[in-house]
Amino acid sequence: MPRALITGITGQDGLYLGELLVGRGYEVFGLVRGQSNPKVATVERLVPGVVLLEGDLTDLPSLIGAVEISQPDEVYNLGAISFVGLSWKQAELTGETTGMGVLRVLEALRIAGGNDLSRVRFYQASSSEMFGKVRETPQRETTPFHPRSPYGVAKTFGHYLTVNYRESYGLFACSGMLFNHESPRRGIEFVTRKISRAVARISLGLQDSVSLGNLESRRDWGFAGDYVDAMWRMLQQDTPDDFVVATGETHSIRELLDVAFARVGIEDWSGYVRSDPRFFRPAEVDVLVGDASKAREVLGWKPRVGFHELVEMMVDADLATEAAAADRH
Ligand code: NDP
Ligand code: GDR
Repeated sequence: MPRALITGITGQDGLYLGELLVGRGYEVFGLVRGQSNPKVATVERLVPGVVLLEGDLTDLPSLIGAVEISQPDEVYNLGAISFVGLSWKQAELTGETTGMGVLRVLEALRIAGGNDLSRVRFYQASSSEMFGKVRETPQRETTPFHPRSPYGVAKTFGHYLTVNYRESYGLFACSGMLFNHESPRRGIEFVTRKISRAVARISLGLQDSVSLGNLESRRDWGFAGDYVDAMWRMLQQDTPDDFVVATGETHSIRELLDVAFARVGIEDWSGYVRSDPRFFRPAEVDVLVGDASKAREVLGWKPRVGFHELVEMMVDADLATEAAAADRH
């Protein structure tokens, strides 16, 4: 039975990846931080048989302990402060977790393995935020980086470190440069879920409006369930490499609002959306769109869920959740 260790198993991607790996016959170990982490029950429900280990990306000894216990064949480093907006407010913590956390996981593998890195395969959750103020469109593996947030800078550090451990120690290390991916499990601070939830609540009469920032930025949005499959495929190759994972389509926040409100029968949403300066960013990433040809050709990967279907899936899920919660009260 192959063994996989996932950091960030309580997050959106960790849950989908955990499910996928259990379905493919893996023994799954998940790193969980903090005391009485409220997400443990969800992980145990969705990832049957998962073994949860206490640890934190800011604490090297706990990472060494997790590697020693799990003896992983594959390590997926998904843990991070992942909300770009928060990364300006807690820049140091973001650097420590999203950036230095990668270093600590890699060092834990080296220390626990007695310098033998030949057995383990490592996946780093890199991000399209590294492209930031984009130098070319669409963005691909060779596009230069210009991150626009402390988060993007920390991810760029983690990316280069992953490449460096591959080159320095021969570690089978892959960096997945993933564009935005969403699902009903997305955190409510991210714009897709913030909108799907607000639209559901507005249509049920539970909320009057939603306050947003920049409606003009454009993103390449895919479905998280599709993207974790690309992570797994990277670690099954003969040689380690870096891959862009994206749909190749870009849409604005306005288009997202169009599709989400249309799902509940509202064509003109202007009366329901407020502009709030708190949600504008000090430096914005205006437009992202990825070229995933390499992932398609080498990994045989392609996205299955399109933009409309994704947004509608999220609105429908929030309608069901919000209606059930309203019934209980
Ligand atoms: P989430 O925000 O849903 O999950 C983040 C995870 O990191 C959570 O499990 C969280 O634990 C954990 N975490 C945070 N701080 C620490 C810490 N100090 N020690 C250990 N674990 C910690 O992110 P996603 O699932 O959406 O993303 C997964 C990864 O992929 C992240 O690294 C993200 O930056 C990256 N990424 C995501 C993309 C996306 O569109 N979703 C695109 C490109 C990259 P807890 O639940 O306890 O808070
Ligand atoms: P992003 O996702 O920053 O791309 O990072 P997010 O959904 O937070 O923002 C997308 C775009 O929407 C604009 N926006 C708002 N965003 C939020 N969160 N809230 C608002 O009210 C709002 N109004 C407008 C933003 O300005 C931005 O342009 C996500 C994360 O998952 C990262 O971890 C990951 O690396 C990247 O995707 C790829």
